[in-house]
Amino acid sequence: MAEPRKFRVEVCFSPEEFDLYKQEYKAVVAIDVLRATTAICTAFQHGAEKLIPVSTIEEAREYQGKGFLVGAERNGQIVEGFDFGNSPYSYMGDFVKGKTLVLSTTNGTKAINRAAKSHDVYIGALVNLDAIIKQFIDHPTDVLLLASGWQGKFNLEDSICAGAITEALINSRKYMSDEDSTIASLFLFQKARDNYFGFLKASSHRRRLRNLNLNEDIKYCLTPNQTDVIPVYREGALVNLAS
Ligand code: 3SL
Repeated sequence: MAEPRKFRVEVCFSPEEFDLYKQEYKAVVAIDVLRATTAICTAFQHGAEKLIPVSTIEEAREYQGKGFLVGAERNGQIVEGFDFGNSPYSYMGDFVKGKTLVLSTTNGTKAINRAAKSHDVYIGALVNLDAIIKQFIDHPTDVLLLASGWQGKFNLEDSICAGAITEALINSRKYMSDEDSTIASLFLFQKARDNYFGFLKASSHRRRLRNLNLNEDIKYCLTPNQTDVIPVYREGALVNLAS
């Protein structure tokens, strides 16, 4: 008997390359381990109802003017005049419960918005790794793992997270891949899997955040499986898939 068709999982290293990949996939998992997608998962874990990702500070200010709780980060720092930035610890209070938040970040929210124009977008990070894997094993579809990178460039942490998802999907025997970017992510994950923190010691983003005294954020973001929430994009905002 012929084997059932395998679904495709591939990795795109940066939103700048998204147009080269986008046609072939139904779903996109947007990944920004340090720190946007980790912060977003954390907000939903703490009961946020919606989160509107915006690409520019101007849009963020407009929402602020309308009374929304708005986070804005550029180059790792809170943009002056906003309620919070991109630290997952800022999204842990009861104050997020039932609220619609707005967030603009250097890379992560741009990657989400870019993909949301044409695809079903899911939010992935190490903190919800197993939940994302289970979602795509239970509901297989052609999926592109979109690393947010840093200002258009490749980064290690998102690629490692994409490699972790890829390995599990391929091991489920429901998926195949054939892009070199996917193979490279897999190799990186296999090198890093026993010690993400150590492996990423020299990474540019870890250095950037460490220089801003954000070591606790880094540890949190690199600790897998702290939540099973999966934020998904629906009609202009992220919501909890389970809601
Ligand atoms: O670019 C982003 O979206 C961020 O996650 C960057 S940072 O972690 O706040 O530096």
